[in-house]
Amino acid sequence: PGDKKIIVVFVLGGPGSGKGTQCTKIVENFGFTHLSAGDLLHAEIKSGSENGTMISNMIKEGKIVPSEVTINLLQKAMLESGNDKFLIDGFPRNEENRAAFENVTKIEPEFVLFFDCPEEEMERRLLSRNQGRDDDNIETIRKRFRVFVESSLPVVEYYDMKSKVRKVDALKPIDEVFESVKAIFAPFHT
Ligand code: UP5
Ligand code: MG
Repeated sequence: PGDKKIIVVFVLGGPGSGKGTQCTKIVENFGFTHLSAGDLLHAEIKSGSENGTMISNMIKEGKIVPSEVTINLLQKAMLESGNDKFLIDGFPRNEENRAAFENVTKIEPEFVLFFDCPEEEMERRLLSRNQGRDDDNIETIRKRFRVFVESSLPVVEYYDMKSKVRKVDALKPIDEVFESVKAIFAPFHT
């Protein structure tokens, strides 16, 4: 006991590519615990933590919160879940995130699920999401796209070099995207 292998899948893709939507469906079918780094950061703001103001300001600017904050929240959520299979959604977002996670947790992802979607479609989805997210305005959306291309895509390229990327066409309707996702997760069927 205690030494069962922990399985981590990083779920990456641009803002509005459908990471959260597809993770919910993976959880229903494959017994993973879904941890959205962005949602954990939003919860940390709500909890009134001393980092809250800093996190809130960074999200409004589309900037990447310091690794140690995000990794602490992820590690805590992993422990509290009691599960051993995780979808880590929206993290790592830059090289520093990636290296710090590997150094701190000693966990390497099983694979990286990457949602490939054109920017104009992601923009359409975010502008019509209407869930009151304070980063879903056109100014912040443009900043998020820029950070994604400059900082997050290099992480996808890093894992692609290691043949760990499973790329999915995320432009299709939700159920069709999930058909592709299901094929990738078939080995994990419970
Ligand atoms: N939708 C989904 N799939 C669709 C489809 N196939 N066809 C048509 N519509 C589809 O989907 C977005 C919208 O599109 C929804 O309305 C959905 O119904 C529809 P969603 O599943 O929510 O997309 P997702 O990729 O999860 O978009 P999200 O906005 O969550 O992505 P981001 O990467 O921008 O946001 P995240 O929450 O990960 O991060 C937010 C901020 O937190 C970051 O900008 C950053 O400032 C900070 N952050 C960090 O600093 N560090 C981290 O590690 C993580 C976040
Ligand atoms: Mg999301």
